[in-house]
Amino acid sequence: MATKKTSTDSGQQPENDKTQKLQSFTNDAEGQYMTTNTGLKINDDQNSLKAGDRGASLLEDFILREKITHFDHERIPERVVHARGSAAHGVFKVYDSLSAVTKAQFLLDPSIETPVFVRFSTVAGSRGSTDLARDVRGFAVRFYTQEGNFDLVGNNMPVFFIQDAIKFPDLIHAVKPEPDNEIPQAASAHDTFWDFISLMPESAHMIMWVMSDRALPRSYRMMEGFGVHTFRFVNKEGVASFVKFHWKPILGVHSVAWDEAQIISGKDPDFHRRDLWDAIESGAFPEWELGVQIIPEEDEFKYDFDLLDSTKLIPEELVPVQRIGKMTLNRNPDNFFAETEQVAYHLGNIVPGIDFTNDPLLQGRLFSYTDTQLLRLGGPNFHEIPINRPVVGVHNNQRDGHMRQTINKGKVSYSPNSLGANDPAQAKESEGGFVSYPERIDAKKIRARSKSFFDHFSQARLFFNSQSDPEKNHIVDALSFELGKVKTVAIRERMLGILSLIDKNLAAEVAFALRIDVPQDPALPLNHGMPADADPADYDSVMIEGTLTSSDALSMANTPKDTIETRKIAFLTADGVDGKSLNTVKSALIAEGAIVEIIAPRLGYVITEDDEQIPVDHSYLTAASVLYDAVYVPGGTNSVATVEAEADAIHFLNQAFKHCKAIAADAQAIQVLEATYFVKKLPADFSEENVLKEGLVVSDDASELAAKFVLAIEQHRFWDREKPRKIPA
Ligand code: HDE
Repeated sequence: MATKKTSTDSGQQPENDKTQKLQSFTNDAEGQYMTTNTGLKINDDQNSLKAGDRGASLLEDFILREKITHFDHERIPERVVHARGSAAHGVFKVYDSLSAVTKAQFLLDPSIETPVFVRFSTVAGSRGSTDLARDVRGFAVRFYTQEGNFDLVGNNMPVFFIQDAIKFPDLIHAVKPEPDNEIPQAASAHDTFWDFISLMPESAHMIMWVMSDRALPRSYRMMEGFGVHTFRFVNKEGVASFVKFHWKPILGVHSVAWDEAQIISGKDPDFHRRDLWDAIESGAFPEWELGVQIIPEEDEFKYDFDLLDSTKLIPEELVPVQRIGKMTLNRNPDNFFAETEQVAYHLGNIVPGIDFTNDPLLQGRLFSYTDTQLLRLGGPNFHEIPINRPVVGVHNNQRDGHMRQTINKGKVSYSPNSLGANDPAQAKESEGGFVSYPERIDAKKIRARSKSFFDHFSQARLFFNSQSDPEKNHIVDALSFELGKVKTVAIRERMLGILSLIDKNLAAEVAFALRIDVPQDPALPLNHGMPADADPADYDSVMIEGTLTSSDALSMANTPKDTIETRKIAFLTADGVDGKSLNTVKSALIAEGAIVEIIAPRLGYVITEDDEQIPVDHSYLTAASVLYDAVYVPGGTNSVATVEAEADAIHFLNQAFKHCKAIAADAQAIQVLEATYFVKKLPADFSEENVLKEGLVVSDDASELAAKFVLAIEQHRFWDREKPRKIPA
């Protein structure tokens, strides 16, 4: 019998402790015979067992029954939120010991490489929905540490919509497709979402983030991540401090335009999933630095917001983010279902040295994650699914249940016991046993919200004030779009009331687009989440100014713009293209880590002026400008004439201009640019200063063009092109 392999060979991508352990569960059919699930070799997988070759199928056909039964049961419920996601394996390393603040071992030793499995997701859409929805992105990281799994289940925005977990089902019911007609999919632009939000002033800050370009990442690899809640670090001496977790992407934080996002949703709804997969396959491993903001216990009440309130962030100006380590994603999963779908994160998975706080959102989440996995993964043994197993041993007296895999030996499944030497034994704290931080609590049992949670607007204002002008315009446009899709005028008005409490100009601009008036004196508490017996006066929002008026870290305009690594550049070509220019610019871009794709009227190859055949990646039929970061038109008399006459190519350029991308052309190809509408916008000269301002490069020297083009692509986008606010294409 042919037996070439026993387990999956996962190519060139690096192994770590966890991926090696996963190997024993992987299966590779290469060189193997087909069998039933009981190992019987199958002779005919094409025909069912019948009474004669035209006869009825026979119930006896156990092979048919097994195959169809398994198929019938292939689906499991999708996650109730974050259903759409993509994941990757990687490693994390701390830069220096953090022993001063935590005893978590994986944060103590720079020589320890901790395996991670990271899943990115959208929140509202179903499993098959577009990656480019305007939405929050999940950023869930599992560290497989030597002390057990630590899950940092975060988002790409540092705050949340609500303050108390009891409102989560309401929030999600409001944003999901409306229950009567299941419309719209993966979108918040509808009545129920804005109805709820307009009655929940506490969501004002998060709404600013979700209406900003942060909700439209260029790539998962170009997003920040946040633990959102305040957690606790505890050191060996038992001294605790508060901590906020951040992930800072090495490639900077970048987004696409809303118009572009909507087009990508049609052209390539798997845009982010493909981007992550391709980057890792090509060896361009995505990287983030882990950052922490540490607040000593005694500073708990130092700020004009409450550290336990998840609708607030701690401005980096008040507590700087210390970068403490780096995470690298270097390996794609072998199987989407087994790994990405079955991974079961839980922010209750912690290790000694890390602990919770009383944030009421965090506390509710501690219940929800295990509960939801029980339904989704079908029983209490989901921790035995390979991707969920820790890299260290699991020993306890939990037994049995659906699909139990572990074969526990012996008679003893209780503690204390004498028949099994009282094992498994409890671990002392000094032996690594987890001991909860002994926080003092002396309180009445009440359902209530602290007054310190009632300032809903100052950080929403801080966020808005911190944005660049183009970013502010995008927020105005996003709100005008979303509220424009809301049919109930009263909801639009109520939302304008909320916006006016954040920023009067913001409210006025959105009101202008909707052609309605901003309510002069928006009533608060706006009938929002009050207990039945409450006095409305007790629920009034607190209006404070906040100590900061602006924070640089909140604007993407301030993100590092120093690399074109992994950026995708389209070359618009046709037969007769100038091969020398093409190759010079291509080599220069590739040397900087970019990806070049050749687009031509037909697939196969294009022929250069010098009769060189250059492979074509896409025809104008399958390519789309929204799938690239920048575009270049090489010269060559025949090529230029063909490209100029190709309507799809001109649309490609017009759209790239509209989406504020870098565009370059050989001087010989200027006639192509002359066929675009933005020919009028070409600057008088292409000095470096103008290139950095306009993002347009024309030159008759390919090397010079390439150097300037790189500078332009590094800028990501030239949002100032939108100054007249409306661009055709
Ligand atoms: Fe989640 N969330 N969440 N969430 N969450 C889930 O757990 C929940 C919240 C986040 O890639 C569910 O396994 C409640 C904040 C991510 O598999 C569920 C509340 C943050 C993921 C759940 C929140 C998150 C989830 C659904 C309010 C950022 C995807 C499937 C108290 C800090 C993880 C699942 C993955 C998933 C409950 C709010 C992040 C239902 C009750 C705040 C990244 O248990």
